[in-house]
Amino acid sequence: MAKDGLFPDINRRDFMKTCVTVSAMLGLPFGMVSKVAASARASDSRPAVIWLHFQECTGCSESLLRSTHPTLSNLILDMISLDYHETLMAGSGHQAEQALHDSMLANKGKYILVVEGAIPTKDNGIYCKVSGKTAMDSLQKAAEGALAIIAMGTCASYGGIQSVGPNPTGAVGVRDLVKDKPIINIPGCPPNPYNFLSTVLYFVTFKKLPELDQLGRPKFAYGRKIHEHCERRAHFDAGRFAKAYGDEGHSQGYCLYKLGCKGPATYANCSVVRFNDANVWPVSVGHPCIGCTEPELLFKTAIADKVQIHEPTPFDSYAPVDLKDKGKGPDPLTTGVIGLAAGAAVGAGVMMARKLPDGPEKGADHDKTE
Ligand code: FSX
Ligand code: SF4
Ligand code: F3S
Repeated sequence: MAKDGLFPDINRRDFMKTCVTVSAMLGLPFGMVSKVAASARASDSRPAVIWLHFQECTGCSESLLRSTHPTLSNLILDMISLDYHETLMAGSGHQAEQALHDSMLANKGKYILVVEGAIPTKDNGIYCKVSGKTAMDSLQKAAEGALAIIAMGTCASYGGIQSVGPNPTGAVGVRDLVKDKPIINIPGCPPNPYNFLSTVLYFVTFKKLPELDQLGRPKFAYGRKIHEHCERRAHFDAGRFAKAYGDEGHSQGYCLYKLGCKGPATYANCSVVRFNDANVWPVSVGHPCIGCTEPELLFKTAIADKVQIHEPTPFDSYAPVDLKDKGKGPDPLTTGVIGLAAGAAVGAGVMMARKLPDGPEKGADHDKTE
């Protein structure tokens, strides 16, 4: 049991394992693990959370709860005081509304508002109503007393699938409507629960919000492209690509770039943190990344379309592949990219053998397709 019985379903080993993982994700030195664990245990640091649902599929909550990581969902739900969550709470109707009202009053200025789903704005927001109130009204009211807002998922962050043209309901993300509160975007469709947990743990440990990038995402989770850590990266560098689902390259685990993988333009930690205990992520099971953390990629660029690569992406964890054994030359595109990256193309066996410096500003290659 974790100390003081706050997490009755979590044994100490699992609890510490999660704290170590979160600390590593946050880039904290190992010595900080005990501080993170102590903050998670301290009952007085449990922030009140009000969780609203708007236009979405509830996949964000599902990924948190239906994961094969019961300790993770338990930890999250025990670490915060979840006062209102439309799909989890036992109460309904007036009882639920009362709980929302009471929590907003009792925790005014102190609660964290989590929003899941986009907010429709067309025709005064009539396309999404809960308990007779539009999502626009509910959001504004709940945002007023919030300390900070976490936009959970790409829908709440940027509008997601609802906002794709012609966007019939005028769907937008939280940041388009709320301008006077700190907003942390945790995009992904669905997002990785660890990114939510780490954000909350950072907050309870340091009493401040993590550093964010220009799209409002915590840098600790969205600071690098997934392409930098992908296990298929050595095949990309060697010019070995799957060209059709089920072909020889696909079955050999080659790079999925030519099937439309958006990894070279997508900032997220999926290739490192992966999902659930099954240790998988889309690319590991043979599906190209669709850029679900990127507002200009998800559902706005066809799955099969290739992202244009304007600058090299450094990798830092996978060894280069020597092509000589295979008797195949590298793909011209890859040779060009790697040649540019390394500053020297050394013929058909070119490979990236060292880390490369960071390229230009993020976002430069987000929405262009080949
Ligand atoms: Fe959106 Fe979340 Fe995608 Fe679904 O609720 S980010 S559609 S996984 O569930 O909001
Ligand atoms: Fe991995 Fe996609 Fe990059 Fe290929 S293009 S290395 S599959 S992230
Ligand atoms: Fe999303 Fe791509 Fe990760 S589709 S889950 S960002 S691999």
